[in-house]
Parts: sequence; C-alpha cells; structure tokens
Amino acid sequence: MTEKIAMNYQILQKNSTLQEEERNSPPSSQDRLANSLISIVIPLFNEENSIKKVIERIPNHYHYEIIVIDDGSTDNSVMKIKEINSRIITIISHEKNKGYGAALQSGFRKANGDIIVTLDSDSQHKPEEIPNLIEPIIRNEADLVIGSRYLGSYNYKIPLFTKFGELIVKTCLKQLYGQVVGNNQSGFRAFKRDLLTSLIEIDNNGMAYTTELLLKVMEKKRRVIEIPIILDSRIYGSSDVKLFKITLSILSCIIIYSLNRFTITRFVLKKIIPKLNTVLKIIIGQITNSS
Ligand SMILES: Nc1nc2c(ncn2[C@@H]2O[C@H](COP(=O)(O)OP(=O)(O)O)[C@@H](O)[C@H]2O)c(=O)[nH]1
Ligand SMILES: [Mg+2]
Repeated sequence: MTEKIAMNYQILQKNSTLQEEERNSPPSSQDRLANSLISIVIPLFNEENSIKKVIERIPNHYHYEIIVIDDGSTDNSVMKIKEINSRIITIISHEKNKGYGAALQSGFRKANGDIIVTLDSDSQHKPEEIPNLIEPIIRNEADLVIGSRYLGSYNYKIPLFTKFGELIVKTCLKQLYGQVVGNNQSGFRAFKRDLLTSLIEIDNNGMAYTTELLLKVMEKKRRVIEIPIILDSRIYGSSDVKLFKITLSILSCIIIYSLNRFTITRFVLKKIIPKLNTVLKIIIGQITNSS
C-alpha cells in the first residue's frame, strides 16, 4: 500500500515538472499563429478584372482582417468587391488618386493586426502564399519579410531596366546597412506591428515608397529577409509604374538616407534636412509633372 502511494506521488511529481516545463517553454509557432490577427492591406487602382479573385483566394483559416484601399479607381473595382459576401472587407476610399505609398499608409492607419501583410491587387501575387510569408515573423526570425521572385520563380520577362534598377538598390542597401534584398521592388511583404508607426511617418506617396520602406526598416536595424514566391504575369490591364518618376524618387531617398547614415552629415542635416527634402520634392515634382 505504502509502495503504491509512493509511486503515485512520483507520477504526480513528474506531471507537475512537465507542466512547469510547458509553462516555461516558448509557445510553438502554431500557438502564436492561433493567437495572432493578420491584417491584409491591398492597394487598389483600376483592377476591376482581378480584385475579386485576389480577395477570394485569401486563405480563410487564420484570423485575417482584409483592408482594401481604393485609390480613386475610375472603373468598377469597388463594385466587384461589394459582390463578395463570404468575407468581411474594410474598404477605404480616396476620392482622388494619391499613389501607391499613400494608399498603403491609409490602410496601415486602419490595421489592427499583430502582423501586417501587403499584396498587389493585379493578381500577380498568390494569396495562398501568405502563410509562408508570415511564418518567419511567427517564428521570430525576421521583422520584415519580402516575397522574392528571384528566389522563387516568375513566368514572364522582366524589363532589363527593372532588373538593373533592383541591382542598384540592392547594392546601395548592402553598402549602407549590410542587408541583402534582391527583389527590393516587391509589393508582397509582411511585417511586425511595431514597425507600423515608422512606416506611416514616411512621406513618399508613390511607388518609391517600397524602397523607402526598406531603407526605414534597415535604418532601425531590424531584420529583413526574403523568401521565395511564385510571381504570375499580369493578365489584365497594364503596369502603372512611371519609370522616370520612380527612378528620381528612389535616387533622392537613397541620397537622403545615405547622408543621414553618417554622424557628421547627420549632424549637419539635422538642421537642413527638412528643407533639403522639400527642395528635392519640388524639383522632382517639377520634372515629373512636365514629363
Ligand atoms: N493605390 C494605388 N495602387 C496602385 C497605384 N498604381 C498602382 N497600384 C497598385 O500597385 C500594384 C502594383 O502596380 P503595378 O502597376 O502592377 O506595378 P508592377 O507590378 O511593379 O509592374 C497593383 O496592385 C496596382 O493596382 C496607385 O496609384 N495607387
Ligand atoms: Mg503588377
């Protein structure tokens, strides 16, 4: 009898040690995912042929919040979204077109998620790949994850100018912050909520927002990684990217972040950087408006 009581006592002790270990061990990535809200932010500008499919393809098994920013579309994009009954979708409307960066920022202001994902509305990105994109954040291996067509695959010809531009930006990022992002113009990304405030503060409204987002996150010494994605070709419509405008805009923000990187220039620029920023914007605005 006493032997039995002693054995039971040993089992009880073992169980309580196991519970103690469970309490002290970090939660698994599945547990963390189960407790996380994911905000999917989708900038939209005249994509009536693809937006509905993009939303319907977002996996339905996590805590997802879908936010679409209609950036002054003049086609039936918004009507197409309203046809979807199976999902709860927040639509933010810009009366006039403000640009890709401005649209993302409007979406970020409304996002409640622990992790924020952005993806294009032209159906080039695969919504089914969202779980892969957020996994490194759930595992706490990265703060910002970029979906890369170069690590994965793409079934169309990328213009030489785009490849060359990405190579230049990749080299600048490597030189400035020692981090490598090959597909630095990718709009398929996921990041931690604590980066939101800095990303809302960026005042780049156009396509160059993508580059400034990387500069900002790296300047904060946060971890950026790329994961492979499959990029489809655009089936409907055409790309709205104005090469001349985006090149100037990217160059100007790389110059500003470079100057800001070094103590002496940062000290000097602390006084004049707002003015320099304004002057550069006026010059770029003049050139791009006249082009
Ligand atoms: N909100 C907003 N989105 C835009 C604008 N221009 C393009 N987009 C969206 O940004 C995404 C990428 O644009 P796209 O022209 O396909 O660029 P590319 O894929 O880099 O050639 C697409 O989902 C577009 O609908 C804009 O002015 N405002
Ligand atoms: Mg596209």
